[in-house]
Amino acid sequence: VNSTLQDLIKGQVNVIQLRAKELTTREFFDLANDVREYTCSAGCLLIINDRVDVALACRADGVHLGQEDLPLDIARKLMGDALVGISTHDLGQAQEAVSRGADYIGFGPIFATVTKSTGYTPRGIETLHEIRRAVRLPIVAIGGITEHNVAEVWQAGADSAAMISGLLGAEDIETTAKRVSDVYARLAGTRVQ
Ligand code: TZP
Ligand code: MG
Repeated sequence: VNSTLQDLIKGQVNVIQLRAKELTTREFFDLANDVREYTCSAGCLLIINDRVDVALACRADGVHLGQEDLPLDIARKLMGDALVGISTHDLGQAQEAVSRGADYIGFGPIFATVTKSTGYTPRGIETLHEIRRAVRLPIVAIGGITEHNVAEVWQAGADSAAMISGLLGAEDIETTAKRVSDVYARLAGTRVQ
């Protein structure tokens, strides 16, 4: 586990989603176990991307599914009380996530991103707001979010903002994460519903 994780934790990031598209299952498991020690002692949640088996094996706090991963209701049964979240890209997917028992939804891409070719055009702040009005589950906004636009995302009703390049690409990860956490602390609870 590298200093990036420690910087994120010091910057008061409170959920880490571990993504490892290129690792073997064993490598992913080993990494997840290492990360788990840090997140546990920091009181930070650990969500494993895509893989229910790895999430269970490392006793993560939850799993994050895509639309092409295991069906949500099956993952829910396997994960028991642990968190099950799913990426959604439109209202239909968001409503289906609710009916199938998700604990939270990811929604995006909100803005243009080069980190992942999602196949979706940017959904925008207004669509995020529509999803907010339609769905009571916690919403994690994702896609092109940086410290400069994260306030907009929270004001539109997201409960949480997921940032990859906005944090990992920052010159000073800890300080950037801390600034984002401070924006969150200032805005949480002032959002429109
Ligand atoms: N899902 C939708 S957009 C995205 C994922 C995984 C990438 C987000 O990366 P960034 O760098 O925060 O735009
Ligand atoms: Mg996925």
